[in-house]
Amino acid sequence: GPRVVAIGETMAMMRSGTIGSLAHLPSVDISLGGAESNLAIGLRRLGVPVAWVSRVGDDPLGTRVMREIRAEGVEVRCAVDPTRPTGLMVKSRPTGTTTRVDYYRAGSAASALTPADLPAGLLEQAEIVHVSGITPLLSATAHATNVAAVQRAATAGIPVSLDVNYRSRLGSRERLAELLGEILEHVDIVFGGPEELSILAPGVDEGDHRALLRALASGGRQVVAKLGADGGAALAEGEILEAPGHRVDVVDTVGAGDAFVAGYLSAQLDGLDVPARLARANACGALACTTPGDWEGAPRLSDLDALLAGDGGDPV
Ligand code: KDG
Repeated sequence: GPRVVAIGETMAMMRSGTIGSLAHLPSVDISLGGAESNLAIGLRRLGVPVAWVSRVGDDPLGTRVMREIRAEGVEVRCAVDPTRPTGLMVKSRPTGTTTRVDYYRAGSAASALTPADLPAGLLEQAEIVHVSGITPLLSATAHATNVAAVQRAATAGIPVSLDVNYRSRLGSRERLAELLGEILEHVDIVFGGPEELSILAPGVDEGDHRALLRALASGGRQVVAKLGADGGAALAEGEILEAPGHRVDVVDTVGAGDAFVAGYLSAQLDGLDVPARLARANACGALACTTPGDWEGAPRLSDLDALLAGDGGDPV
């Protein structure tokens, strides 16, 4: 069975590789993206059996979302909702250095996630249950699904992983703090950029990631800060460890954080120590930046070996 279960919305994506406004460009490519399925794909590529739980609409884009994720070897546990559409995101490049994301996800099938969408027994047999801070901002029932997943995991003694993944377009930091506050005591490992971790640690200077790690590390919780090009830092067993990032030619940073988390969790499941978890997380995050797409660039173990050995071309 799956060692990790990840829960959350995946949207169909339309994206333009050409620079310019979609007010004028003639065409887009179709893909998909969702933080939790990006993570699931990232984990699967690193050898971890994983399931993804969500909802899609009864429409071709929903079929495409499920097909693509299944094709990556992820166990898809997805309800098909005949009354709501699959969510959509539109990604464009208004200029050579900016990415624009527009959401068409209000009222989507996944925004109607309910605790009944969590398959019986699936979470209880996993080694990690993973949720994000996107789901609670989708709707009250989606939030209830996150809460139910975390409670079921906690009851079964399964560690819970949370990626804060704050999306400002879905709600305020205060609202997210309130909603995640309902699950935080059961979260065993939390990931976020400093500005995301500070949502859970109000009053702590968001420029001081070490203070943020300490503020959130109660009850033996691991706290992992994603520091982008600067790498990552983790507080585990009372100790803070930092690991630098890799220099890569950045094409698209979206999804890098999900790849980072996949690297960290897969290394933890492989029984590796915290420095090795951070090293793999950094390598995965870096490689994910070198290709367009939210998950397409997520590396396999062999890709990591090449990067870490320094023979992967430009990287390092
Ligand atoms: O983590 C990358 C995500 O931003 C993307 O794939 C889509 O889940 C997504 C979101 O809500 O923005």
